Amino acid sequence: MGISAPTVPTTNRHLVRWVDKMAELCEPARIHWVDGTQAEYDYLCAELVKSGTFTRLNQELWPGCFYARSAPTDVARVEDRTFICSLSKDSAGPTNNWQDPFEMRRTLKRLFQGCMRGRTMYVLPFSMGPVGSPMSQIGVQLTDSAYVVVNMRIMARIGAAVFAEIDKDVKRVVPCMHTVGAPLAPGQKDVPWPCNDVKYVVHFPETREIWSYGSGYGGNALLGKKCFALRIASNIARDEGWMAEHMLILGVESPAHEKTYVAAAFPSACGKTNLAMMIPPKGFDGWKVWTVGDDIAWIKPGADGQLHAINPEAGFFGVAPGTSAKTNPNAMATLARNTIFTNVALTPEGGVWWEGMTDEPPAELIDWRGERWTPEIGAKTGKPAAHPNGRFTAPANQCPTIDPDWEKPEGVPISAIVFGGRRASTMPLVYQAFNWSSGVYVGATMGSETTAAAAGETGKVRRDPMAMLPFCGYHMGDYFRHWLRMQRNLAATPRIFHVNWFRKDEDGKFLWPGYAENMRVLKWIVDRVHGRALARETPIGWTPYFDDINWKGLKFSQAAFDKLQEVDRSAWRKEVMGHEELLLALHDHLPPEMIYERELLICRL
Ligand code: SAT
Ligand code: MN
Repeated sequence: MGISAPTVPTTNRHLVRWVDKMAELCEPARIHWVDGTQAEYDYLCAELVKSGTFTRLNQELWPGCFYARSAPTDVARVEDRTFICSLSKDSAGPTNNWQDPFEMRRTLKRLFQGCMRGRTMYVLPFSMGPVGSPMSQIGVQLTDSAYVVVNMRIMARIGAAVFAEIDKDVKRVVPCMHTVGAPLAPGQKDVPWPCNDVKYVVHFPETREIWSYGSGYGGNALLGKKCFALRIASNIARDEGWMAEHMLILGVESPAHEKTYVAAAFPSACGKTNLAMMIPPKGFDGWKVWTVGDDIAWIKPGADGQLHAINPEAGFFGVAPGTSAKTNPNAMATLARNTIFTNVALTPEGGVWWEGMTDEPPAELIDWRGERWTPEIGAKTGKPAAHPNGRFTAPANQCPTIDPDWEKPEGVPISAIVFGGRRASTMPLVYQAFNWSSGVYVGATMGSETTAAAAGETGKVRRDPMAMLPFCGYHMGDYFRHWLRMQRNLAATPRIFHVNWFRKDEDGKFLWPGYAENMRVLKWIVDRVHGRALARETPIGWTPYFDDINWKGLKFSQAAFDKLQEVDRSAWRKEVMGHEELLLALHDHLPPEMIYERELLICRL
């Protein structure tokens, strides 16, 4: 094996030694040091077309776009195969899968032995956050998947500039090992989507390492995203006094050019991308929503004593189904070129389609499994043309509403934090927590109906604290304590809100139109932040009066609003009971504030 010295683009001896050692373990046929150039990207995409992983889309309709279908067994994050291998089980907490790190290392060593035979090992340096920002973090992913490399080029800053950053030797580098777990025997023909039925997504929080085996899909394989930017970063953030959160970041600009930044946490596939790219509806002349990020926020106290946030990512890995010119025209504009589509449907013209993109489906398609699909077949079999977790990987700088400050090294100031879930009942459209600690309680006890973003049953309410249940890399009770402590170092804390776009009536119909109309809620939030809007005190927090919402351009009755905002005390007593299971599970690490907040809430009810 070994690496021919002139091709090594780094002077960092630790890095070179590690790559050598890992190559010895994985036995790849070749090593490719990723430079991140367009030429390299084009070459890799052409190779992926040759190997059958990619289909080049019709370049007149979809310039620069490619299409991939995964194996049907590799379509979402695998939470039951995700592990936090801290030294003690106690520091991972009951919400994470834990395994003894020494045992896990033995397992991984066995699995990775020879795992890249016949394949290329890519050495992929990446920066989460703008290269050189004091808030950025650096990783190097070794992967045998070219699909991963080209997706990571969209999702993160990669290549030569990051090697240069590593060579400065000032930031710790997070090593990320990834293999699809499908070595090739000499002469063996590859499949379009190599992967393995055995899957492991493993994190070592103390040594800040990630090892992922057997999957090529999304958060299992693009290790900068959930594995690094949330699970490992949440550990770094706790130690260093900042926050790594599953939040979108947006800026609301008023007609007077006052800009207010909001960070919002929702579980996967609950409309974060739509909210982050929202276009204000009728009645909001002169208002604008700017996009900073749609999935992850790194938040740090700034010199001004306020929280500042960066989006550590450089692209959007968004859910395709449901995305349309009506629901999210900015996303449609973003993904119109230079985008990779995975597990959506292919049209006879060499374009893509998914459920919800148009009212009428095309007469004929190839579905995400590669089979012929017509609306009749769909109706008969009940099978959608696109997988519900079908995705687009699109560059953030193509978003028409990307914030001019989205790459500012020091981030943007955060004035409000919003929590939300998918809840058919109980949760009003919007309310504001009384203060920071009651807000932390609101986030900690968030619930949501499960979606297709993770493997498993969908539609069941599960507690998903701060939308971090699958992403917090340490004990959830300690995470709540960290949230509470953050306040001590701040001159001004963001106001905390809870929203629910998904409340339904007795007949199962949504009470709120959602999408662009959510701007009405955002404006109330912004007005509250600036002390301009009144609110009614309820047992759960502050809620808007009907007249505090701008209704211009939307017919919405006071009666309908009252129903949407109703705080039903008996439903809420049940809700608080529903918090108990999680709080009991975390009790030995639970900060006392959580107990007192719960008691106060019960008393008010
Ligand atoms: O597959 S990902 O984890 O990147 C998407 C998501 O669950 O938000
Ligand atoms: Mn997400």
